[in-house]
Amino acid sequence: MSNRTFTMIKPDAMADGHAGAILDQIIKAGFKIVAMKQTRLSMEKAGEFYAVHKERPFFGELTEFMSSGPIVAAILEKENAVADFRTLIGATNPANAEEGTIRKRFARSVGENAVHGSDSDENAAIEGNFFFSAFERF
Ligand code: 3AN
Repeated sequence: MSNRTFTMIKPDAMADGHAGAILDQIIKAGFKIVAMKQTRLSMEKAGEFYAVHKERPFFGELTEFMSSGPIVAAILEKENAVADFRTLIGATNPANAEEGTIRKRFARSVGENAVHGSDSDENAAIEGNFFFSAFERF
């Protein structure tokens, strides 16, 4: 079991001014920020990041949305990080997310759902490496 996960605050939550409140909720839930940056994905980079979804009907919509504005990317540390962060963000569709979760509070829809959270230790490492070098982790 790894103690790190990877997250992005997506363009909807950035545009809606929720980045500060989301980071506050993440930190108050006990996650330490190991690395963090504001950046913007190109369509190509978004496609690379979400390559596992390339056969899904929403792939075009997803890469267009994820490249539509700035994001905040971060590596987070906590015991049981991957599972605990998935609990904190709530279900993919905010309509089904538990009360008080980040997606329930801040997401617009199933596609524009405020935050990303890695779904496994292996993907957390791959996704963190996609955005951050060793010199950017503390
Ligand atoms: P999660 O982000 O909860 O792990 P995934 O891995 O099933 O969910 O989906 C990855 C991303 O693809 C979601 N965060 C969301 O932005 C988008 N997505 C998932 N399902 C749909 C859908 N039915 N319509 C549009 N976009 C979707």
